[in-house]
Amino acid sequence: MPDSTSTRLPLRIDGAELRLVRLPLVSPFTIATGTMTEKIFPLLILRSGGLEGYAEGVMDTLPDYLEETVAGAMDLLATVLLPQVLGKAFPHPLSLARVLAPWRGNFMARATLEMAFWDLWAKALDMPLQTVLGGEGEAVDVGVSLGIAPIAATLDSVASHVLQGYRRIKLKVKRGHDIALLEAVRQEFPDAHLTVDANCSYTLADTDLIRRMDEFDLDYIEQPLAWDDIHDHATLQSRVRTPICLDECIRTVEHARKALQADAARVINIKVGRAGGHAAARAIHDLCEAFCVPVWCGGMLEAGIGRAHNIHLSTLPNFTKPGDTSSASRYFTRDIIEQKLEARDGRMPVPEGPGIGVTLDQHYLSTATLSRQEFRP
Ligand code: OSB
Ligand code: MG
Repeated sequence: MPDSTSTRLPLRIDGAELRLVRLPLVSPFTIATGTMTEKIFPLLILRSGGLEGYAEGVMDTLPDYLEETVAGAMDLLATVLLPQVLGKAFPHPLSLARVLAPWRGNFMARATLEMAFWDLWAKALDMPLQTVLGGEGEAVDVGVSLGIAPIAATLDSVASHVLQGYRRIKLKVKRGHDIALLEAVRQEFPDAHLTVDANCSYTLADTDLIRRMDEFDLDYIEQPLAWDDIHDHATLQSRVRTPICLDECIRTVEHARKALQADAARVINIKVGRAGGHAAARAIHDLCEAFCVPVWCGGMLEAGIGRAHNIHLSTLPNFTKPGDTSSASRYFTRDIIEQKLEARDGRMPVPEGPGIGVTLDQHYLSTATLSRQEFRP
């Protein structure tokens, strides 16, 4: 690495590398929309001088969480987004985000580029990403997200994660796998900090069933209704006592504003990789704070690069609920970074050093790489 003090702003993007990476999951992860057995994601490397900035895309191969796909994002990055910024110099990540602003949708693809630039920019300033974002603290509170499994297996999993110190247990539910699960878990863990995530499994016709969840003292019910339906969530919130938390519905700060004004969400799950990047994630965070609505940092089974971005973002002050930034070893036997991102006693340490504070394990990354493209201005 060259002496970072020689780096000058604005920061010129001298080159980029876009990889498609595949990592096997330790065990299958099932949510209402399907089962994941491996994690396939775009990894973007931006270069400036001798510095590199990194980000992962959080889209899935199929459009089953949101409408973006890995193939679509790879193509958009390669043919539209990267050519727009290569060889150009930006004084701040916001100026890069402005170049991308005219495009419709594709917030995950845009986030990949924007997040890599934030990492690069923070490294050019020789500051941790958390500091340039306005966050602070050495560690963040974390919870776990437990995939759909038979009830007995879930009870074992809750026990083991409570024992490990995780500060919130999120149970994935779907229609037909909900009330009996909650009865069993609540009976065995009367004091656990519990939430559920339905990943859009219900409709307003299920209101009576969802209202029964009020009995289980859940901190919130995450994304019960359709991925693009803020309006129906407002109706549901007026009919249930448990706070509704929106995930899929919040892809922009405008979605957050509408949800907050309509009382469709009393908690918001912020995923930086879903919402267009750190600037938008921070704007959603600030808006929620103004509405006295707490936020927490969601996850998309990220490998080390995406996980590190999430941890840095989680140090902003309104991230008052435990995030889904649990230990990487829950998902991967080996990660693509050299550092281990492991929680201890329900706290995840913030990686230290400039930018996201983690470095690529080049050898393992090369074995996990499915394709690799280089870009020059
Ligand atoms: O809805 O939060 C979600 C994983 C994949 C897709 C959607 C979601 C999730 C998780 C896992 O809940 C969170 C994590 O541990 O990364
Ligand atoms: Mg969710």
